Amino acid sequence: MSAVEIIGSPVSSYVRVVRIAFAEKGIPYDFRPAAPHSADVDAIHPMGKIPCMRHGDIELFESKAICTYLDKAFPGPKLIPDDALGAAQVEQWISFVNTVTDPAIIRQYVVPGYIIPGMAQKAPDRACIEAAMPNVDKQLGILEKAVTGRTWLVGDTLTLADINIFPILAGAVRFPESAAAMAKYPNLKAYYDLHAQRPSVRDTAPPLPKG
Ligand SMILES: N[C@@H](CCC(=O)N[C@@H](CS)C(=O)NCC(=O)O)C(=O)O
Repeated sequence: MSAVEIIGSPVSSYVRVVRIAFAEKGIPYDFRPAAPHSADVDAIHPMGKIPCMRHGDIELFESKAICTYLDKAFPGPKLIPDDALGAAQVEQWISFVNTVTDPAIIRQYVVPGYIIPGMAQKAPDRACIEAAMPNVDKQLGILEKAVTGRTWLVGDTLTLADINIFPILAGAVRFPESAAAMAKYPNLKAYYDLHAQRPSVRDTAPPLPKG
């Protein structure tokens, strides 16, 4: 069968999740940079979102579905545990992070506060940032509790649960208010600092804006 193609932008946190997962499994892929709602993406995702995947005749959208296919179709370390409780706990964290943590930190703080104004060469949106910070802080506090006394969110090895929070924490440490909030949570900061050194995480860091 032909190589797997991952379609999406290198700056997307969800695309980064998939790319980290492929790297951790040791499965090579062709990366096809594409923006949301571009023709390549619209051909696969009904809402034009990224990431998308193509593998021969197989097309998939949604990061969790792509990662599940990866984990079940290819050899390499299991990213979703085989046991019922471990698999459920991984699912629990992915669902929570995608529906609660990502909206709070990425969609309501990083993107409208910094990324969109930056693309228009405008100053950060202070009103948006101030409104978002209480929830950013709350989410970081929840993750602090989840990783206290643990190296991994679930069980005693890397899983898709950890992979789903790495890009969000990378977004949090990049901007001053959320970086200051992270500094209040020593276990979360230590967890992030440790895992940020993984080649899969380092090698998928989004390009920084010019200037
Ligand atoms: N639930 C989707 C979310 C994907 C998503 O929201 N991707 C963003 C980029 S990080 C996107 O395509 N945004 C464009 C839009 O919402 O129209 C997944 O897990 O793949």
